[in-house]
Amino acid sequence: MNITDIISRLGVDEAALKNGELIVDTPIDGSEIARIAMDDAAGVETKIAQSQDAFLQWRSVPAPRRGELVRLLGEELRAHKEDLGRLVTIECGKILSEGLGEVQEMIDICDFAVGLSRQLYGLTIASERPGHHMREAWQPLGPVGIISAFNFPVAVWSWNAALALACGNSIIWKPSEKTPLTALATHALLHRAIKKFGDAPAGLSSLIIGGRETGEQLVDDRRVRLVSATGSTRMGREVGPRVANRFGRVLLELGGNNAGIIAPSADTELALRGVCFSAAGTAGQRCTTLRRLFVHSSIYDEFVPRLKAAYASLPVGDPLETGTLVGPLVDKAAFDRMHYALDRAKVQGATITGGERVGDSGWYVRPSLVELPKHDGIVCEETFAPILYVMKYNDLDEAIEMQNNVDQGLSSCIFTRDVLEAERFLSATGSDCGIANVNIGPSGAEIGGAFGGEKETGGGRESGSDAWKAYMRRQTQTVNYSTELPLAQGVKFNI
Ligand code: UN1
Repeated sequence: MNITDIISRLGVDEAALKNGELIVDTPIDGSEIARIAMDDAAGVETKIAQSQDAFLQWRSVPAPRRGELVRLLGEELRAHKEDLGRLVTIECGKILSEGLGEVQEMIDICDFAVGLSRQLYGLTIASERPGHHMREAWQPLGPVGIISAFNFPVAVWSWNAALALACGNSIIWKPSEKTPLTALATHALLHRAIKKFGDAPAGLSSLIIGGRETGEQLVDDRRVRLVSATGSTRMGREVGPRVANRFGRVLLELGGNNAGIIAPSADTELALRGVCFSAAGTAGQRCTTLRRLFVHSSIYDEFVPRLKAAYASLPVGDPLETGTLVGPLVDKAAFDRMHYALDRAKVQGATITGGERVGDSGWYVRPSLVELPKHDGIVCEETFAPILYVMKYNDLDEAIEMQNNVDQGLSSCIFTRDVLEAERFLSATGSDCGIANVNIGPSGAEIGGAFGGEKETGGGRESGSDAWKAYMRRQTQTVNYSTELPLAQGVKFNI
């Protein structure tokens, strides 16, 4: 864990890790790794003002040239994947393969955004008036505020940053207080790219380190035209109305309570692997983590014991070590929340395996399987920990109904080899989530699709497909190239 070497290779001055007020611990053993300076209100104001100035210049740089900056960022990330991935592991505790995967996700979205920078397509529209052209064009929006969570400390920023920059916006990033170090490092890489780019405006991208008030300042500032926030539903419930109150735009990525259905025809070996990765991987700390499992009663007694055995053998430990599959929870509060949920499940009549603390430094737990007679109570809440609630079902309609019967609507999956069941799950009467998968778990999405979910998940879409449209303003344009002035709808107004 030589952080000093890693961060200096990533371009962060060692002094930036000392003498600040924000104490950063590694979940690996709970030890302190940095003290980072926080921005005060005046500092945040300056950065927002600079961001606004930068936007006014950046919006008229041709989009493919803006894409060049994103390409350069992708190159920095490629060159520093190993270091940044390791730092992600050190700061948030996910296993190294996932730390590296997170950086790969950043590289992927950069590639996507470079292509996008030549494809910000609008429309031509047939006008009802003679001698008129109608178009729909997409224009840069303004400074974009990005609030990110600890569990994907850099990839989620990159989804927003790569698209926002290609779309002609400036960006201001408020990372989680738990993961400011990876943010400093990522920002340093972006600044290297900006330097290579040559003539990007100062203040095009800024980083603000702080707590709740810093976030509120960003959220409440009218100059910040889009606030893209990832985190809990509780956070989104505050951010949404505040931004709406000033008629700003929000993009919310909030909680998930993702389910999986194991149908009678499922390839159970494949399902077992899919369930283990999506429920226990990242120690249950993905918004896409599998949290509820509905197993058909005809295969329950065969499948669940195998799942228990697989769970018991999952290697829990130091996320930097090869072979570890389950790293630590982020902190003690996460452990306490996990045990609160397990206690509630017990009261509901659950049979629980796992959940116990492993070791005594850091907050490592054995992932827990919780068999429940009914879909009820604690099952309907998101607990950001490796708890998988397992329930029986008898027919697919019942399983789909239970899967949809929670407040969140992020991701979902079915394991089946029956095409009728698969298509039913993907139909209008199937999963109500933003993401629906067949024969893979609900987590680990690629960047090419739009990422996000319905209901209390917040409704936002980030990353691929046409998610870029959230970062631009739509303009309907009508041009009269005749010498007459015909009015729409046949209205006459002769003066
Ligand atoms: C998150 O947990 O906030 O689909 C994002 C996934 C990842 C992103 C997760 N690509 O699990």
